[in-house]
Amino acid sequence: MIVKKLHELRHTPRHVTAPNWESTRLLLEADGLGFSLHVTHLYAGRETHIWYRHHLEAVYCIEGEGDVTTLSDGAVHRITPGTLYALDRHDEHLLRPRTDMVCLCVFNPALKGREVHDENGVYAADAALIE
Ligand code: 9YT
Repeated sequence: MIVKKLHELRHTPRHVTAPNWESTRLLLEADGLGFSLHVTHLYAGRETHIWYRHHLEAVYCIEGEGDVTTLSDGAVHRITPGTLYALDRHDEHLLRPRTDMVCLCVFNPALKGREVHDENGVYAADAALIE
């Protein structure tokens, strides 16, 4: 069985930072569950263009609020604590936190570890594997 504590991972390679967010990756491909599980902090007022071409993602909002706009139809979805959104169609979107947000994020297939968005909002399928 795997048991981890969020605070123990903060100063390890599983804590990944980017200009608009930081994410602690509790479970990764190397853990062998077939999905990855992250606690992500999103910074207020920072818009991120996201398009997970190689992954599906489910996001559950624990704290804070913001909007997700799907680019295919321009629909704006208000995200508040208790809201789940799932990118079941690799939906290209803009994520706009109105306040700092904390979200639980699940990726399938599992992230390998060091993924950050490229210029198209994509996570590479072949990122470096971390333990
Ligand atoms: C909601 C979202 O996808 N934010 C970007 C970071 C991502 N959750 C991650 O890599 O943990």
